[in-house]
Amino acid sequence: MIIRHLSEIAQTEQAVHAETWSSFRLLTKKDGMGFSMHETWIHAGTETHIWYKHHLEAVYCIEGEGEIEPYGSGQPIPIQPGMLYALNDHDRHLLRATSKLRLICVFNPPLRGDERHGSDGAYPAEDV
Ligand code: 9YT
Repeated sequence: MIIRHLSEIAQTEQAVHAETWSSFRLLTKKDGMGFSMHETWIHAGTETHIWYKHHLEAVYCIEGEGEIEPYGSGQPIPIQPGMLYALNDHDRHLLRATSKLRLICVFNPPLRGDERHGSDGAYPAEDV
């Protein structure tokens, strides 16, 4: 059994800080679960372009307010605690945080743990 706490991740390379978000990768590829699980904080007042071409991601909001806009739709969908979205079609989107968002994110295939978004909003496929 794996037992882990967010506070243990904060000082490791599994804590990744980008311009608009911080991600704490609680479970990663090497844990052998077949998925990775992260707590992600999206900074208040930011917009992030995301397009996971090589991964599926499910996102569950536990704190904060924001919105997700499927790319090109012009129709934002509110995010609040209790809301889940699943990018089951590698959906390109814009993610906006009105206040700090705390999100639980699950990736299939799992991330290694140190990935950052490329300029296209994706993580690389080399380990997939
Ligand atoms: C919701 C989302 O995808 N945010 C970007 C970071 C990502 N969740 C991650 O790497 O944990």
